[in-house]
Order: sequence, then C-alpha cells, then structure tokens
Amino acid sequence: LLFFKIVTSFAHLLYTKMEEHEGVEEEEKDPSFEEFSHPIPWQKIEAEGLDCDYALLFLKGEADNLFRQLEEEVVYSTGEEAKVQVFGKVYNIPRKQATYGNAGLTYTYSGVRRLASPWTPTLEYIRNAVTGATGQKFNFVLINRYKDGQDHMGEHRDDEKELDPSCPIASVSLGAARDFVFRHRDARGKRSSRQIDPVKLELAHGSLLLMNPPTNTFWYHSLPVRKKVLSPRINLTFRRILEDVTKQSKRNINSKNPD
Ligand SMILES: O=C(O)CCC(=O)C(=O)O
Repeated sequence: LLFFKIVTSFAHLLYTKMEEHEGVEEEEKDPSFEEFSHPIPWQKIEAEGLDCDYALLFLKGEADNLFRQLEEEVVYSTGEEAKVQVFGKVYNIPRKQATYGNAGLTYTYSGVRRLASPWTPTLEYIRNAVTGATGQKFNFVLINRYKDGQDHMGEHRDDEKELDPSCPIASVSLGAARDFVFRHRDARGKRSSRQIDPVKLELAHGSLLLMNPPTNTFWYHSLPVRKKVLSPRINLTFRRILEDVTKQSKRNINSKNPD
C-alpha cells in the first residue's frame, strides 16, 4: 500500500508539473516545487577543463510556442551588420544573428561590435526561465538562427573580455536538434600537441546547455553542417556582459573613429 501511495503521489507531482508547462492554470503554486521546473534532471558533462550541465528546460508544447513567437518577434541583422571580419577579411555568416539585452550594452566578436536591442516579451520570459533554473542573472543574449543543416557555426571560444568570466554561458535551443562539438585547444588541427577526444552532444528542442567556467578557456565549440537536417533551429546564448568593459571599449572605438 505504501509503495502504491508513493507511486501515485509521484505521478500526481509529475502531472501537475506537466500541466504547468502546458500553460494550464494551477490553483496554488508551491515554491518548493520550483526545482522541478525542468522536466529532465540536470546531466553533468565533464572532461579535463570542461564543465557543462544539460537539461530540458521546456516541454515540447511550450518549446513549439516559444519557437513560433521568436519567429515573429526577432529581427535579425542584415547588410553590413550580418558580416564578420576574420584576419582583416569580411565574410557573410552562414546563419542569421541578432543581439538583445539591457540598454546600451554592446558585444564585440569576430571584429564586429553589436548593440543590444531592447528585450522582447518572449526573450524576457526565456531569460527568466533560465535564471529560475540556474540562479544566474543575464543581461544580454546572442541569437543564432540556422535555416537548415547547411547553416552552421565554426569552431570558436566565447572568451571575449566583455564577458563576466565567473558567469556560465546559458545556451537554449529551439527547433531542429543539432550536433554540437567541443574540441580541446591542445587537440585541434594536424599539429596538435595532445590526443584528447572531442566531446559531442545533441542539443534537443527545448534544451538548456550551461557552459560553466573554465570551459571556454580550454575548449572550442562548433555547430557543424548536417545536410540531413531540413528544418530551422534557433539558439539563444544568454551572457553576462561587464558594463565597465563595454564603456571602455566604446571609448576606445570613439577615439579611433571620431565620426
Ligand atoms: O547554435 C549553437 O548552439 C552554437 C552557438 C554558439 O556557439 C555561440 O553562440 O557562441
């Protein structure tokens, strides 16, 4: 009987949490259940100098809605703003990008400075869900939209000086599941100094990947081409930008470029 009671109360708890995710009104909310707000428990992913946590943050119904809302709300960069500069050469990026965040924040990467657009309601909702699940606060989000498996992102580290080095980067994925590869900095290319296996994950619809320090010091990450993927994916990386560094880099840019 005791076993039956435990099973039925666990089933009730699970059902209640599912209703919450599907947007069904609850009579009362017990704050002690907050820790169950993601349907699959955290999985730890570790290797030398790599520390990540992975969980499903949104069930399918909610993830579908968020994807649709972002398709309506997010305005992606176009023209010169949609290009990057690597070793002085300008390239079109093989995906679409947008940046949102607190007023006045900028983020410089691949030779291009991006200004944050004001948060939209859906981005604020997702940011609050990430904060609820992690206890971390974020003031900026970089959004990448991959129209299909041809769109991709090359190997890089998120180690720009504007980023708060103590804060994880929180990566939310919506839409097509895509492979995601970490490669240790000493095990890249033909002349690599060490043999360290890459770490490969599949980032699911509604998932959250936390890249904790010092992951971005030692490991590069990429989203490789996957020709069999025919549908779009939106990825949001929530970041904490150091406001003083942003001001300093604006001053440097203005003094070099008076207009
Ligand atoms: O789309 C992804 O999962 C990769 C995003 C990424 O690498 C980045 O924003 O730095």
